Amino acid sequence: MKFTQLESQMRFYETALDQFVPPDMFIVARMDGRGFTRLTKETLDLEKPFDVRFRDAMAAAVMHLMQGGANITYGYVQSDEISLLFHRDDQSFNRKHRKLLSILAGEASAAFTYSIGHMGAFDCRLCLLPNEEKAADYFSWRAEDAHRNSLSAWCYWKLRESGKSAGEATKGVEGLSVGEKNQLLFDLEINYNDLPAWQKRGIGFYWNQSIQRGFNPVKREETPVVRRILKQENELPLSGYREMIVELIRSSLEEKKTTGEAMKIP
Ligand SMILES: Nc1nc2c(ncn2[C@@H]2O[C@H](COP(=O)(O)OP(=O)(O)OP(=O)(O)O)[C@@H](O)[C@H]2O)c(=O)[nH]1
Ligand SMILES: [Mg+2]
Repeated sequence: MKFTQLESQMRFYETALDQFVPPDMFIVARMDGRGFTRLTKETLDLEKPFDVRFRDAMAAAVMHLMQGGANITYGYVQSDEISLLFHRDDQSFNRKHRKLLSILAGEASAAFTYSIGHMGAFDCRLCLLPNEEKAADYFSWRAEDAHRNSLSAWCYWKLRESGKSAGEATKGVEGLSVGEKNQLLFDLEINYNDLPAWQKRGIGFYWNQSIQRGFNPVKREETPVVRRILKQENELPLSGYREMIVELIRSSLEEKKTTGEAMKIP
């Protein structure tokens, strides 16, 4: 069989499962650390329930992903997960599903590993959302999940600290209402409201515009240029968070063209 014939046959098999994200859909990619319970509790022995070194490694991974060439409007981290909202018209990897999944998981794993100095791997899934309202709902959902998990994690670890076994602490938190969990913490001398916002609501990443001095080499004169600066927000608002996301999306859609060169398929 000729090579060209063999190649076209094999390409058929190779691409049989290829799928593309349709235009006009918002893509949210969510990466989640694989087996991070063991990594955080046994291998790295991190501060419980929250650890600044771990937080910073997750933040480093998001920043790496957001500066990788795709036009990403918003990044979000809570616990061991990262969510990235792509600009609706972003064309990275020609919106090929398998490319997005594999590259994002690979890049997140590499950046996290590099930052924390120990191997950590991420899976990746895509959520396809039909409009900005649903995209904002997605982030409200993850923030609410962050809040619930954070409250329970604080209760669990304070009970452990007070001498309860793993089983007793789990039972002690199970079935409690939000109010009861707050009371439990209060009795153990923690006011949940006073804890840092990043532990309760996660961390957001978005682009701010700043006008800086540039130089026009043709006219040989100074000229103002608009630069995008990646901002890390550790104090996400409790009320108005969903509106903040809608606003970020709307202003991203108003940008004349997608800034940042789309990642190229090698
Ligand atoms: N000590 C500590 N643990 C953390 C921190 N952030 C996340 N974790 C832990 O990371 C784990 C994340 O949970 P999951 O993603 O549900 O569990 P997993 O073990 O990663 O399992 P898979 O995602 O299914 O592979 C939980 O056990 C959290 O307690 C942190 O700042 N400090
Ligand atoms: Mg995980």
